[in-house]
Amino acid sequence: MLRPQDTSTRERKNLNGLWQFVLDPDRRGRAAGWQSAALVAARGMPVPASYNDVAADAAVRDHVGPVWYQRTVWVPAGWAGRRIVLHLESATHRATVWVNDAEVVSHEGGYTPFEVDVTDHVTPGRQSRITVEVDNTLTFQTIPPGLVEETDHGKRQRYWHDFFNYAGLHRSVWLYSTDPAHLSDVTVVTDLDGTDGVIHYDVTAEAGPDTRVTVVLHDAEGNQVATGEGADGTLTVPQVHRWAPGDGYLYDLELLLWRGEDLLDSYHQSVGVRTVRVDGIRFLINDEPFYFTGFGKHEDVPVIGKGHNDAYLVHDFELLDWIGANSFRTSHYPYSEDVIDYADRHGIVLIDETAAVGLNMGLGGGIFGAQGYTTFSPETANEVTQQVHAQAIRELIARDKNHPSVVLWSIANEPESETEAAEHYFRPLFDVAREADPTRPVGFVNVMLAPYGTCRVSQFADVLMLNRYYGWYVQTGDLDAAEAAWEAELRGWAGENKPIIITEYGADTYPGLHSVVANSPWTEEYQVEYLDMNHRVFDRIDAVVGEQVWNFADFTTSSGIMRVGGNRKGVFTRDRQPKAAAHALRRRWRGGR
Ligand code: GCB
Repeated sequence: MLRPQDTSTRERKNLNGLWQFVLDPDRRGRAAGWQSAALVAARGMPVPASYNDVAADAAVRDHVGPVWYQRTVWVPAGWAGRRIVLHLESATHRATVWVNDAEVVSHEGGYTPFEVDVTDHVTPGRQSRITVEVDNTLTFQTIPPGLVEETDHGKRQRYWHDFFNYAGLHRSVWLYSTDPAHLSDVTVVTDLDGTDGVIHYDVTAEAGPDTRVTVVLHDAEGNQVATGEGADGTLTVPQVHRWAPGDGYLYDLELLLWRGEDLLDSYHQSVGVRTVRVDGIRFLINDEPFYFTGFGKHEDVPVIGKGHNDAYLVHDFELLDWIGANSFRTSHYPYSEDVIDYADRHGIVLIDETAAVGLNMGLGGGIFGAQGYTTFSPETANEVTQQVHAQAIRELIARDKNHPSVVLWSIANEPESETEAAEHYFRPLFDVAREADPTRPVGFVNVMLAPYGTCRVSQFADVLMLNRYYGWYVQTGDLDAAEAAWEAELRGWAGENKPIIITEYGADTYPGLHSVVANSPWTEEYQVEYLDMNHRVFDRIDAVVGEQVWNFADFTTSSGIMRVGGNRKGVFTRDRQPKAAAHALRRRWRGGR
């Protein structure tokens, strides 16, 4: 799938703005025919946004089940005879779409795009009604998993992950048009040969045998640097300007589809020329050792929840620059494509994660979710879940395969990994990822419940990603004991001869809470001392090639006695003000800069 784009042959219409919106807690909508009439008693709902915090109403915030979005759109008269496509960048967690009265597409998974050819369902020059049923329900057969409890007080959604189950149309919705014969996908793989850049490209098109593909490569200044004939091939760029951390240099590869001398379709693919490789304990970008600094993040802001917002996008990257971070993980789901594009352009390195979070019934001893379940069993996470998970991996890689910023796939966060069942579940999923992308390393994020010597899944990973909370969840307030225990475990992992990235370490911190006495959890001082302790340990172990603090900013969670207005491990508050730790990290990561 190609992301919608305006080019000399393509035209987009953005469908963001206010849509009509109703809750459907009793799942009456379809039987009542909501898909084929104007929604009544609807309120306005912005797209893109999570719906949960927009209304001042607990029924909206805590809703479980379908909601309906609807709007009308004028289909441009000039699109007569063209192929017309409806594209949703995401619908969390599943959706069914109608155009006028026709059901046109359904999609499972809340963070990857989907589209459908609606040429036969719309009339250029006329209005069409678009209706989307979006369902936020999580079950054992969804990614992420969850469970709906029927209580005396209504339905309650439980899940085993530590962030609020925001839902809705979080990203842009587009209507776009192409010629009936069109380009449909491209895969770009880059390499280096001395000072030459090597670009392998493979274009697919839905077009007749009487068509042909050519490509033209321009540098960032607009100079033509290479051309190619045919749907696949290799371009060589002498004296290539490499894409590198901190230097998001992008070439523009224009793909052209022709019939005779007629240009049918044109599409622009950004290309960053770089290599990624693991060599023993080193993580190499362009054959140079790379050390990750940065964060696990969330898409989470006031009012709009997980809705994409360009102001927060730019502001967050400004803060990453301010603090000296060179990377982040898209914890715990694929982020908006606008975020990935921006990372490409700004040389920020990404660990790209699926939404497989909370596949672990042992987590939090029931602090999250519900207690008393087995993670992997015929009734819980089973073969169907595994298939859904495989599809989530495929869709993530299909979407993000051409982004130079993405250097590592994370196929799950903190799943159960110490059991035989986990080994069986995950082994084929690593194969799925490697088949979809043989060029990047693959890993998953290991949890403290599967410490060194017990994990049965990390054997499949190219890189070890560890989340550890020594000094927070264990040895709370005793950083000396934490330091010793952490170093002892990490030295075990270091013997595996793989690079280790610490993908989470953090301490909840209430901004404004202070103490002159060391070892006082929740204070700003403790967060600084805690990070210092971790850094002492990392600096003593060569196999550690990265440190990503949990979390960039405070974020919203479900209710619980462990969370005070959400998770407070942010180095910035939710409204992006620095805690003392932000200044301390800036000193470590920027040095004198
Ligand atoms: C973790 C999870 C993350 C939580 C964090 C915490 O290990 O991966 O989603 O938010 O711990 O703060 O407990």
